[in-house]
Amino acid sequence: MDEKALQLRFQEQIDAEIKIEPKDWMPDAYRKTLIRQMSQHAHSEIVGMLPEGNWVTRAPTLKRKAILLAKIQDEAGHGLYLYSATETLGISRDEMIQALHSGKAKYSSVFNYPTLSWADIGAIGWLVDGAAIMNQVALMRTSYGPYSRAMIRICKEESFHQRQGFDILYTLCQGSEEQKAMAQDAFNRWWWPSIMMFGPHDAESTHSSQSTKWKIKRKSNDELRQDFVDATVQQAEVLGLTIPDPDLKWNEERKHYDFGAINWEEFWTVVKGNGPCNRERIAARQKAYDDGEWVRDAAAAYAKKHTHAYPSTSTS
Ligand code: FAQ
Repeated sequence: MDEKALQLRFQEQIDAEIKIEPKDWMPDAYRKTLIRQMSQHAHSEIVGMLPEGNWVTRAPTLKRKAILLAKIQDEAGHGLYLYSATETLGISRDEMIQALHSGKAKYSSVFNYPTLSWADIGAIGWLVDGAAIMNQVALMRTSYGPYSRAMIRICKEESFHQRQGFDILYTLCQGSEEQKAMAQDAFNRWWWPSIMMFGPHDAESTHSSQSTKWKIKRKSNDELRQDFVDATVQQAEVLGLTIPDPDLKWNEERKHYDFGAINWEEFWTVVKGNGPCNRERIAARQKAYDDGEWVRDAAAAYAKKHTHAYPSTSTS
């Protein structure tokens, strides 16, 4: 079959909602787009552990500490799961990690903001995990089989994360005036970065058109952002918090909330590596990688010594 016929058959498979699996033929650009998006998603899960890790030793109760630890460990699991899914596309874990450390590969802009108070941990769970779920529920139907299956499992855990974040803020909002003010302050600082997580407006999004044709993306950046705003407004009302956007109002005609202009200059500054914590985040990941060298060496030496313990599965 020539390249053109393969391309046609591939698109027919996508249009018929048949998942693409690792050994199927796929256009090189489809493979590259998936490697880019999935590896960046994996990096986001791993870098996303850092802002929360900042509060493990200072969580207010033993119970909160245990919950936070479990959540952060879940994020590590998501990262590893996504790295494995990306490896099925023919890239190694090492190559992905090098791309993160060199700044070639991105990770979500939202993780470049600092966690200044305990309420920030609530805001991350409620808003950042909330936004991540909105995006990932759509990705459960993505066209690449291993990515789609990873999302199904990850979404289940993210729902617990979102709920625990809401619970932290709900507790603070039932507390003293100072505690409620702390919750409002965290909300004020995390609202816009969470809205930005969905990426540039559809008209400015470089990859959306092709990724939609390939059904990698099932909903656009703006559609998901709107879904998130609509879902979150009522939750803020339950908490008794004020959304830090004077332009936010219900639009009866559209049956959606209108919201104010996003500061894209801030978004691109952060994406390009100049946000409040970008350098700190990459330095922390680089250090963790360097400190783990002996573990990788030991694992490789063990595997070399014990290869005979695992019978070959090769049929040749
Ligand atoms: N930050 O053409 P588009 C989580 C880049 S997981 C940084 O629209 P695309 C769990 C984009 O890469 C959160 N860069 O791109 C957790 C592209 O640049 P490139 C992560 C961004 O791919 C919670 C350029 O802008 N989730 O939170 C961002 O079609 C709590 C043009 O953009 C995922 O990664 C951004 N926010 O759509 C963990 C989901 N937005 O690559 C711990 C999977 C855009 O050409 C604690 N990813 N850019 O150099 C996606 O769904 C998509 O990749 C989008 C972007 C929607 C993020």
